[in-house]
Amino acid sequence: MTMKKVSSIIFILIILTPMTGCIEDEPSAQPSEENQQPVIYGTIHLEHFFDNTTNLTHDYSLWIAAMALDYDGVIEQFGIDVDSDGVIDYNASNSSTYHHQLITNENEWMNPVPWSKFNNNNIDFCQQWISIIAIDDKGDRDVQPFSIEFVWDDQVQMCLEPIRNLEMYSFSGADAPAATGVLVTMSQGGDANFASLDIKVSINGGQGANCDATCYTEAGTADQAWTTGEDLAIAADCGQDAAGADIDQCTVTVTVFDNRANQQIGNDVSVAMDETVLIRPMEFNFD
Ligand SMILES: [Ca+2]
Ligand SMILES: [Ca+2]
Repeated sequence: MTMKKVSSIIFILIILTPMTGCIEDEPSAQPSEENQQPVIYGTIHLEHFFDNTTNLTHDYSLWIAAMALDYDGVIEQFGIDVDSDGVIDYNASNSSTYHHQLITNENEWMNPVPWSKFNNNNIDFCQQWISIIAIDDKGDRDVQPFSIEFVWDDQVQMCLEPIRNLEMYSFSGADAPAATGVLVTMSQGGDANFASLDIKVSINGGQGANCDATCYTEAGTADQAWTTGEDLAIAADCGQDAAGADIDQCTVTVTVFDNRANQQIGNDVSVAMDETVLIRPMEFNFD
């Protein structure tokens, strides 16, 4: 290419750049001049839904915290596509305000497929795309896809429920005001049904024992789910010494496991428990 041609091209680029404003865009990526497409703000999340008319808890109900805006028109359709065909399967009732709303408490939305991690021939987990779709009055759309991973059960060769984000959980603990037990609070996390949890209680670092419904008591509504911020009263006993006398003080360690993923969720909680609280009530400590 001659120097003259190069300088001609540079000259044309300099002229064109301020005229178009987006000369680097591919033609197909140029926005329509007639219509601005909708914009979705928000996300999906999975939580249990407690139906107080039936007293039933629905695990893995599909929720959104989202809204959609159309700057030059109106949103005509707003909802969730669960099978990636671009067609909304569940309508969201409210698109105009950022809103936490239940999409469905049924399980029909779940349609995961087995999947392997990169470079691995084993099936490691299952996966499904869920999209929020907003369509405006001109038929233009915004689509925000989200990936949800599910537990793969190798024994029965099928996909199970969604995998919890184990890193999001954290727990804190305190000695309970009652003589024997501790309070453990889910300080961060997501609602978890007790059927999918194993709660282990260990005394002074000894072998842990499973804490079932006879051992824990929900603080809030007995909805069979441990909700974020809810403290659980967990019965524990320091045991007896060699002479058979009650031991009053011990360290209680509580660990919580997802029994489908076979993984601990959140941190260990160790609490210095004092069973002599009735004698020294001023030592109640809720911190
Ligand atoms: Ca528009
Ligand atoms: Ca669909």
